[in-house]
Amino acid sequence: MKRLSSETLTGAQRSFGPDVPVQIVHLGIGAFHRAHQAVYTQQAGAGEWGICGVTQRSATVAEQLRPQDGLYSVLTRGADEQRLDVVDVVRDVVDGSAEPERLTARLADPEVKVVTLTITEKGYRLGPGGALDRLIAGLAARQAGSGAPLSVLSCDNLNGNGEVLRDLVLAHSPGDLADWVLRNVSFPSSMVDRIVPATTDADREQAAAQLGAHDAALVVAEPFRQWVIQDDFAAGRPAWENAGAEIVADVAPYERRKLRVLNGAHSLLAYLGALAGHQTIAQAASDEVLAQAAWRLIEQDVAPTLAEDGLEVLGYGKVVLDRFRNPALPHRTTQVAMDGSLKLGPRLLGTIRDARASGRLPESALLGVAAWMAYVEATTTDGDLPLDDPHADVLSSAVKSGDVVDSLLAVDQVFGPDLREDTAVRSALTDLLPLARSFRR
Ligand code: CS2
Repeated sequence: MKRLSSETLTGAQRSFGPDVPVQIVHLGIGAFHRAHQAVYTQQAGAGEWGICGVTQRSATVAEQLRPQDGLYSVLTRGADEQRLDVVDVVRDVVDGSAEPERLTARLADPEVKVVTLTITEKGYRLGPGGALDRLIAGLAARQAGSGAPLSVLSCDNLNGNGEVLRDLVLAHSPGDLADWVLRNVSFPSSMVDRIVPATTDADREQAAAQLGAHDAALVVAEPFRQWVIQDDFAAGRPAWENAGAEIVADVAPYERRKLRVLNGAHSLLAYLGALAGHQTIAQAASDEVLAQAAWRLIEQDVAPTLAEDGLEVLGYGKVVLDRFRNPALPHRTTQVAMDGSLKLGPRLLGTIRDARASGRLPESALLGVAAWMAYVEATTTDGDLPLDDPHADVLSSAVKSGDVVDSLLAVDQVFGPDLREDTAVRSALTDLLPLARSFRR
């Protein structure tokens, strides 16, 4: 069977002509970007905003997209609806490791007005050759060249992602570059949401039957999607609101709600679910005991911490748990379980800290942390659970070194002294760990 490409596409599948200019550079063109920001850009419509997608760690995405002229399709799977759409806004693909000069040139190009990022929690740890390093090199080239203003839009699951990114860029830029960045580059925050599990061969076969061509870059996603973007652009942007994005003055309440309700419950279900032998989030969220734990987290622990934000929480939480139960989307518990050391903070520890400041002991959020501890422990004794985490070495030696609660609470990369020294938190975790362990099948 032929590969999906400009030749195999029919006119009806094509949205834009061949001459869409690249005005967006996206760092981290994985499945999430392809099912989220790229779809919004496609549906925003004008055909003026082509994307240059940059791969960070793996060359595979470049190998998938290049022979297809950047084309790929999105298979949307709801409990009782399915659709397949071709996306044709990706107009160039750069392998960030193999072609650093091409990336720098794109970032310096005055035609480029927006840089978006999905580099995951891990990407915000600066290191030589990492995404942020390359972004800074590109900004330096831009300053030295046209000096044209630019917006750098983080689309990662972090609180205040725009500010976090700006502070990192400024802290690692020489003085004159930092001054230029302050005057010419904006860093809007944004909240992104769509569940996008890893694509499987079976998904690719299903799409091929519908497309009449093989799409190596296929992505699979749920019908729901949301994008809330801070209105702070230095050089224009696509009319993403035409595709349903919400442009607001302050993203923080939306980010907090999404991270604490959706991602917090996701992580809780992932750790307890994986321990209980559930392969997918849909199975875990359909297990009555686990579903109740997730609901208690949302209702009793998270909602009170969000009261002052003025956004609706419980109805939102119900929709989230329904989305998790979507049986057509086999999202693996071990996929959500990865990188826990970086995910715990924004997803569960913020809830715990706010609750403690109001004198409450948030038992379900603490159960989430205990579940992560039991999961980390189980990965060291059982070969069938993976510990996919940038701090895997520190975590494994911690759980092997003695008392699991004490030794994991001592890991600075995850917990601060405030939680470590809170005796009520420590003893609650000590009580909850055996409960979390009892889920193990
Ligand atoms: C998930 C998220 O993998 C994970 O940790 O919690 O990727 C989640 O699916 C998205 O944030 C949904 O928007």
